[in-house]
Parts: sequence; C-alpha cells; structure tokens
Amino acid sequence: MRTDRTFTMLKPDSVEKGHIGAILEKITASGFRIVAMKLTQMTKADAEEFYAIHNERPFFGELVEYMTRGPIVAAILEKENAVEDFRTLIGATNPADAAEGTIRKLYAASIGENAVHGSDSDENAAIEGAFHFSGREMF
Ligand code: IDP
Ligand code: MG
Repeated sequence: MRTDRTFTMLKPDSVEKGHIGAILEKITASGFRIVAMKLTQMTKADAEEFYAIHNERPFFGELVEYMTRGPIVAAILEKENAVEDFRTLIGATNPADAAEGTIRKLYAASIGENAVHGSDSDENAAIEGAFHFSGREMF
C-alpha cells in the first residue's frame, strides 16, 4: 500500500525566531518521515505562483511579502493519512483558534505569520512538493 505524503514549509518567522529544531522535533515525534528537506528562499514570482489560488484575497500582497522576506525550510513528509494528520498537528490558520499543543498554537504570532504551511489535499501535496524539489531530492 502506498504511504501518503504531504508538503510543509517552516515559514520565515519560524526560521527567524530559531524554531526550526523544535518544530522538526515535533513533526518527527508525531510519526512523519522526512522524504525531502532544504533551506531555501522564494522569489516574489515563486510565492505568487505557489499562492496563486489566493491572488484575489485582500491579504495576498502581505502574504507574498512575508513568505519572501527570508529563508524557509521546505520539506516533504510521509505518514499514513499524511495530509489530514499534518493539518491536525499544525492547527487552525489563526493561532487564536488553534488547539492546545498544535504547532501554530505554540509558535505562530498571528493569522498572517502562522509559522508553518501544510498541504490541504493529496493533489496539492504532490504539486507543492514538485514545486520545490526535483525527483533526485526526494527519498
Ligand atoms: P492555511 O495555511 O491554514 O491552509 P489558507 O487559507 O490557505 O490557510 O491561507 C494561506 C496563508 O495565507 C495562511 O497560512 C496565512 O499565512 C495567510 N493568511 C490567510 N488568511 C489570512 C488573513 O486573513 N490575513 C493575513 N494572512 C492570511
Ligand atoms: Mg491553505
């Protein structure tokens, strides 16, 4: 049986605040295997493409600015039921609504600067993983 994959980014605020280690520890302790990982910085064009689905939203400019202001950790994660379980682990988009113990509850500052990304479907996980990694970088 195929094991599911999801895609994540530890966003610029997580890197700036020195939270990479703590967040990765939480992810691996929750049973996710790291399939691909790197420190990288998105260009404005990259972020506009990655978040194209939100380009009509009032916060789009702010989102692109935030996501390009410094490096991120991009990673592909593997686990049974990866997409849904990872969304549960990170918590609600707005940390004020996120459950206790979730990554966003622990590390996010606001609905905009919310520490981590998690894919919302298997289809988007594959698209987003391929956006950041070549086949040779996936294990
Ligand atoms: P998600 O990351 O929980 O899937 P989405 O609705 O897909 O949330 O939004 C993508 C990202 O856009 C969020 O993670 C957050 O960084 C940003 N964002 C979402 N809603 C707002 C908002 O109301 N104000 C500012 N930024 C927002
Ligand atoms: Mg989303």
